[in-house]
Amino acid sequence: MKRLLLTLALGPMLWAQAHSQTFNATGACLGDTVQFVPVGTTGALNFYWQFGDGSDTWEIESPRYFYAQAGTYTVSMTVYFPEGSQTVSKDITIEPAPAIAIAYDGPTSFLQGGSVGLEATAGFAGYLWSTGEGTAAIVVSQGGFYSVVGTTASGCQATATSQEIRVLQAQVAPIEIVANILTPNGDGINDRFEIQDLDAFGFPCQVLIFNQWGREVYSSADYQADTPWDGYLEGKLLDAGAYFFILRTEDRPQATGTINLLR
Ligand SMILES: [Ca+2]
Repeated sequence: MKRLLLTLALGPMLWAQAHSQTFNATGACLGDTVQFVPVGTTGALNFYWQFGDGSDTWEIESPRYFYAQAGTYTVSMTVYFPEGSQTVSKDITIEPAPAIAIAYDGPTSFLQGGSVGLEATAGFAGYLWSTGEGTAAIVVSQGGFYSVVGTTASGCQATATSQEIRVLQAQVAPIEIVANILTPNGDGINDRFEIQDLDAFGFPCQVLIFNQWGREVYSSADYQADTPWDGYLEGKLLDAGAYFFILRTEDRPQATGTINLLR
């Protein structure tokens, strides 16, 4: 009789030792689901999980759970066997979602031959750029978009994409004006404002012309070599004097200069 009691008392203890239940959890970054996997629970009849965030108990073997907030949660798994039940608790930490951004050490548009430094937010354990580089900062000289993935020490990742890096066409030749004297008298000489190699300047070429008091007397969003400015405004020849012009295209620095209109 005594022996039987002893066996009954020791039974669950030995059984519990024989079943060293636990569980594994992976993927603990905010925004990820956490997969809970029981270990050492062969022969179990039922699993009850509490996730430590006040939610309902789940009756499922291997739950995949989503935490809405970062923090540390005490998760408990209760396993029922024919011989009894065991509860195992573990703390699960949900890391806050990391934020990453890209900073630039200069203009993101530059002439061919130039470059710009891209630097990702500091503090990540690892970086991987779309170029394959693994440093926090890189230098780029090609146009396009660059992205970086930052990985924290605990394995959480964040991604950022750069603004467009633009490599501007190198200036082929300085702007040459055929003549900066305009004599609109119809003799075929310097009657119109002609720009040498307008094609090389790029299209569309915006041309603005102002009088000496800053009044705009001419503007074209797409200046054409065969229809250049002739010194007229609204059908009237303008007064003699100095006029100022601005030429610009999207990809090149603007050119400015003076035109002397003679009558
Ligand atoms: Ca003339």
